[in-house]
Amino acid sequence: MPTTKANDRVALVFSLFDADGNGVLEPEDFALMGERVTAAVPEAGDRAKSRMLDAFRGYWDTLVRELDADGDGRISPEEFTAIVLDPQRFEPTVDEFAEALAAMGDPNGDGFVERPHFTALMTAIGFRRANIDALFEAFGPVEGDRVPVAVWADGIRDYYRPEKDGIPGDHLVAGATR
Ligand SMILES: [Ca+2]
Ligand SMILES: [Ca+2]
Repeated sequence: MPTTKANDRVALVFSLFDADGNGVLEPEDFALMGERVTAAVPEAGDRAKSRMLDAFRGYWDTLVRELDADGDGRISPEEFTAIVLDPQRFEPTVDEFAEALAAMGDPNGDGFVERPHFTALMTAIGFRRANIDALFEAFGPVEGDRVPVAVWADGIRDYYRPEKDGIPGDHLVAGATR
């Protein structure tokens, strides 16, 4: 069974990814989210940006293929909750999404994500500032107020793991339920 925290994490992702706020996920939400996120780090290279856009499209393609139980071409909150029931089916998609997002945070390619880039990207997705700050601190920033790209990518993967509890990503959920 997924932990309560895992369910909370997934519910939060649903509410944020419903970028147009109409209560269901559709391709338009992912296009909108892709625009916002790629605009958050203007100095990121074209390759990183198109990889990010591809990752958002891939995310949607996987959701509609795996979770659209009623076949209406949209993902309801109820349909989305199944993402934590069978995580293996989503692993490659989450993996690519995690790598693409973390890479966006490292425009100079030194292997580290500096706090301003992290904050800009997470704000673009829709997380709240207090939660973003708490997560960054939980990653244990090193000299220069930055975290390794791999640490963030792993944090994103963990966020989706149903058995995980007490992880840095839980800081995103605290007080964030809408
Ligand atoms: Ca929507
Ligand atoms: Ca549906």
